[in-house]
Amino acid sequence: MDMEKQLNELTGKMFGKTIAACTDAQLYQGVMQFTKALLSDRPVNTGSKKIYYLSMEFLIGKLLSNNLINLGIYEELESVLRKYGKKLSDMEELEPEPSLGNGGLGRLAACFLDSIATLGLPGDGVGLNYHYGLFRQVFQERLQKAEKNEWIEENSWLTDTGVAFEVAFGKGKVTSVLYDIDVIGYGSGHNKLHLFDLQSVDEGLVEKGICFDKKAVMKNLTLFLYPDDSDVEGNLLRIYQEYFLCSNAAQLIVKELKEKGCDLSHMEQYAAVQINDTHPAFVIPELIRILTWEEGYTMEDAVNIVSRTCAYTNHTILAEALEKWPLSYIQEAVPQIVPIIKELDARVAKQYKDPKVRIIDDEKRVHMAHIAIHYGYSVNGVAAIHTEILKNSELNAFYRIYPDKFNNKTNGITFRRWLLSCNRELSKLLTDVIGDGYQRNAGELEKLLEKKEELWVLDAIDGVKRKKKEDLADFIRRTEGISLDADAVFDIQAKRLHEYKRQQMNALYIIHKYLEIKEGRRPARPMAFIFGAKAAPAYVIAQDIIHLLLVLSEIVNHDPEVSPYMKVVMVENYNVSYAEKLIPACDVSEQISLASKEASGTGNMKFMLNGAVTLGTRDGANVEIRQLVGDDNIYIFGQDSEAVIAHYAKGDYRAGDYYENNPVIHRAVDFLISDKAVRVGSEEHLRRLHRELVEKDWFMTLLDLEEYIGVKDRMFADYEDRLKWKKMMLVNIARAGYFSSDRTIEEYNRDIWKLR
Ligand code: 26V
Repeated sequence: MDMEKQLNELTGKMFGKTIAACTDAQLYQGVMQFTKALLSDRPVNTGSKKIYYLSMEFLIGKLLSNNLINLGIYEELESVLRKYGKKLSDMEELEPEPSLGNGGLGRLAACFLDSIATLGLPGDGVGLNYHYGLFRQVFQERLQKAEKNEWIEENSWLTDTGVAFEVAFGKGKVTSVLYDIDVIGYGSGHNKLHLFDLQSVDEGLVEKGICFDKKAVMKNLTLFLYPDDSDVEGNLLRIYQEYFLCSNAAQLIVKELKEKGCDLSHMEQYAAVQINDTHPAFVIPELIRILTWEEGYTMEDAVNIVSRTCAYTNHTILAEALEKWPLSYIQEAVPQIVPIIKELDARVAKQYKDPKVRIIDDEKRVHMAHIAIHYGYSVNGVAAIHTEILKNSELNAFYRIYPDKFNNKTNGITFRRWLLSCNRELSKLLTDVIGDGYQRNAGELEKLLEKKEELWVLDAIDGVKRKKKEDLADFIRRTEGISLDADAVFDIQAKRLHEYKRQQMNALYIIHKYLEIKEGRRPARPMAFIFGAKAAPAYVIAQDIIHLLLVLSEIVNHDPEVSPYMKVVMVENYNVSYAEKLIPACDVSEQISLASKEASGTGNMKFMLNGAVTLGTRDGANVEIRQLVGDDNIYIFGQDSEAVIAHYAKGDYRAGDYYENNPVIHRAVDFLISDKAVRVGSEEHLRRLHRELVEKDWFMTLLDLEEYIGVKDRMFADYEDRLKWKKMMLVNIARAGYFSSDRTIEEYNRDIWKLR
């Protein structure tokens, strides 16, 4: 039966209406049901061994258009709807975005699921079904306020599986409910994202904004992602959440293996468990607990079985982000795994003298990473430089014990969402120029290099960019109330707000330019500085930086002498959907973290794939981008990771020296506490940020600022050589194939999972 007829029948059944008579909201429901039915017809990937990807975050984003593309019916459906004067894009706007992740780590997990399904590998994600996910960001008085993000509607992509487990806590038992979301591969392939929820969850606990009773764990466990962890209850709740995920995952794995008739002694032949950062590391003691207490294995055997099955990915070297839980908290939340953790620690103590590798330290804190490294068979970093830093400094004590466990898996992104879906114009152009082979084999993007001298190709790429900039300008005008000139250079920094990512350095450049323009030094072309970023609610300096960006936006955009030449936009509630609009429209991709701090970055890859040129430090995957495109097609500045690590080791960096000795830096930094800024903003916030920059500056903003200004100016000048810039765009697109998450997943499978 043809699609039009099917859809008409469905809307008839659901609403008693034809397609033509449906509202967009009804059609969205109809199209979703139609798609869900098609998804469930696809056979699930099978094989003797399955990968369970455990993660506290899966930042999947909206699913409608992605599913349609992966099913290969986007165009057909679009034209069916068009016949009735309906636009598929209007329906897409109506879909609520699930925000089940904070940023890169969660989005990576979502890209990986897409690639695992596409490659036909049997593999499911296991996570939590947060009712409100990450907060929705609103700006009030130029400050971030957090609101709850409702995304679960009566009809959603979630399917209730009827599967339920009991999870024991110190306070008593809870029952879980398992929901599944279909993960549809491109062309073929089908797996599941398993999201566990709490049967007794109570949405009524939520008060104003994202406040809720943190102590009512039996009712609040799956309300929010990453609760504020600045106090004891927040930390405890996080432990409850992590154990809830791990206990459910362990029970699911054991249940599935038993159903398949597998011998649990050889678990590693049937299952691999990838632990996404340390958050799901409790799965190790929990599996050991189940094998010993419930399945009758000896401790020795259970430890060995689990150690052959679990593998760990590290996503950060920031000390404050490496989880260390007080043993007393674990004792309170989940007393039953404490004896297992103590046993695991005792085994380490018996074998190794070095106190640095202990699981429980002198202060009775449990190092989650240490559990995963000792009792997993693989430890990987997420970009070449990151893995080297892990081996040579952060985890060196472990590397010396287990050199063979360490390996690198440079991150990747799914080209389905980050090219085919978010930039249909560019995909179409690429298909016209090099054929559609790149859609299955990302390496084929290199064919574009043969067209580097063909003017029509260069102009067409530039034409797509121009169109996407117009679309974004239009969207920003409607949503943020700021008008941008599509002729301006679009310079974008979109990522979580963190001092190490140095949005504040970008802000200081903007101040510097503002002051230059006030002096009459005007740029060749208008510049649009666009930011998207959420900050953890308890992270004070990050809130101050958001405040500064909003203050700058107010000052710059309303200054008639300056606004014709530059604009500043801090978009509200940056999320996956917003990223899909920003990335295709970007000319300059800001990747300016302090070298050694950004494990990989994945936004950098998305921007590159969409023809942006990177302005960045030698950090994370920027290093690999540089190798791929060559120095002529990227703008690199700043101290390298060795120099930065040496500064930390010697403790010899003094921000005050740079502030005192460099008049350009001095002037830009002092603008924060100028009358002009303080009149628009809050003196308390701006002074605190000023003090932080001059007296502390832990992430060495001022160290790299001078070089940043110089390189950025040179880059803007180069933009005026339009031919040169278009060639740079082409080279960036052509060389982005390496960053397909299909490549990353093939490597995980080849080296770690070994699925057959
Ligand atoms: C977590 C926290 C939590 C508490 C305070 C400060 C802080 C700072 C950073 C983090 C990040 C934790 C892990 C994470 O999200 N890592 C990101 O993983 C991405 C995927 O591998 C990678 O591209 C990013 O570079 C890395 O930051």
